[in-house]
Amino acid sequence: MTSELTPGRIIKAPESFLTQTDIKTVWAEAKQGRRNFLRNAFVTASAGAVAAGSAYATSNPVSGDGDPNILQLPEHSTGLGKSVAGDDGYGKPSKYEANVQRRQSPGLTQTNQSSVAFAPLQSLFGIVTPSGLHFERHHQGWWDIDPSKHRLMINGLVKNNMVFTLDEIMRLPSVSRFHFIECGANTAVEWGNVAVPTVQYTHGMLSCSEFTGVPLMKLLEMAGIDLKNAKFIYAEGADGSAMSRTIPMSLVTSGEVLVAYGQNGEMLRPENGYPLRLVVPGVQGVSWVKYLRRIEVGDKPWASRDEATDYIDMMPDGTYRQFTSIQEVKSVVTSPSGGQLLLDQGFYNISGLAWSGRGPIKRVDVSVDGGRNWRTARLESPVLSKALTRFNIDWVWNGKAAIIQSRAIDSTGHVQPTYQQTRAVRGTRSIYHNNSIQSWLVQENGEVKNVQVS
Ligand SMILES: Nc1nc2c(c(=O)[nH]1)N[C@H]1C(S)=C(S)[C@@H](COP(=O)(O)O)O[C@H]1N2
Ligand SMILES: [Mo]
Repeated sequence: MTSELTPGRIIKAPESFLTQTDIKTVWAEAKQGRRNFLRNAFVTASAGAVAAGSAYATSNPVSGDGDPNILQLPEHSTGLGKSVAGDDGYGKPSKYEANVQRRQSPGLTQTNQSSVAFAPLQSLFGIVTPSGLHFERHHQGWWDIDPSKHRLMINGLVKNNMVFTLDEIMRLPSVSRFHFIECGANTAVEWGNVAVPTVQYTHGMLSCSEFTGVPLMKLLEMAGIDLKNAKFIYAEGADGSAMSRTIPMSLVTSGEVLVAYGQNGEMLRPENGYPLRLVVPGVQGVSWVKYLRRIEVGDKPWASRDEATDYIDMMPDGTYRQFTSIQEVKSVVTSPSGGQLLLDQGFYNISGLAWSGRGPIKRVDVSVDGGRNWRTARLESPVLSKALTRFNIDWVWNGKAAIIQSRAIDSTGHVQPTYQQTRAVRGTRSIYHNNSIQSWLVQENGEVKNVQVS
């Protein structure tokens, strides 16, 4: 087992994981970023329940008195702005947002054979991950492949083997759908104990995009698929990892599996599989084969390397579970979250993400006392099947230590488990499919820390 994360890398305490210098860097990052400060711009009128108009009314409507930011006209109010921002043809975020970045975890060894960059979930709104911040996971590095030379072959249990160019695929009727992709190893380092400080590292192998492409079933029909005998497909990538996965036909015949070329309104980014990737809604990221070059139709699972020795789950008795592909119901509070600072008591918007590989999210509950009491959060629209769902809930922080948790329930009735429940079934030596409830401790000094509550 040397796949996503080398086992044995489960670290017992944050202190042994991060050196003192690392801790300073994490805090420096937190202090630089405006959004990592949860500056309380609003002061509570009184403690207690959050009533509209009271709890988050501004403290002093005339507090602008003497404020140089109001009294002295800035250059942007008096001078001439720049011409269009598109002078290099492609817009970029504000320079003040430079700390919103993909990051490589300080705890993982990065090589060109195995690399990960985590999405900054703590800085994102809504459900769409900007393409430039989508997480990255490569088993043999990434490529920017010439689309005019890329081919997709379809073979196996079909009447005619077929080879498609990108142009031929893009002529076909297309669909666009929002879906999350989560690496099966997301939250892997937390199996044994708390290991990493921020939500970027605990949950950042997660992203959600609008994907555009052709249902794979369309291409298989064109090739004359032998539906009587076809039970599985095998998807293979064109990079050196020859990433290959078995996918049950039932997911394909439902029309959900896409051969995608579009992501958030433009072509896929090279690091996300340009020019073609498989989209397998609800299934772990590894099956979303990038640089897709071949689909074979067969009547039994292939048990390729990436499903025989990797992506299997070690159980407490030392045996392994295989073909556990569905990403089960999960959620996480992204703000406030580990590494952030609450500067004042008073009102905060608790915000987070929920998702399930089995369908839409039905409900999310939030606790601020480590799971003793729960309140139901607001689900923001859209609430889509197998996509991220944003939730929000009001909270007035009284300055005392608090433990913030979220618990999601999906449309099939599956409930996100506690660490205690997960470990009772799965033990602590697994790598994949950790969907346990995440806890963030808000300390009295306002620092937010990753903790585990049993
Ligand atoms: N061809 C190819 N496809 C691949 C991989 C890869 O290394 N090569 N990595 C897989 C894994 S493990 C994951 S989690 C997702 C990551 O997709 P992303 O890099 O677009 O986030 O792609 C999957 N598809
Ligand atoms: Mo993955």
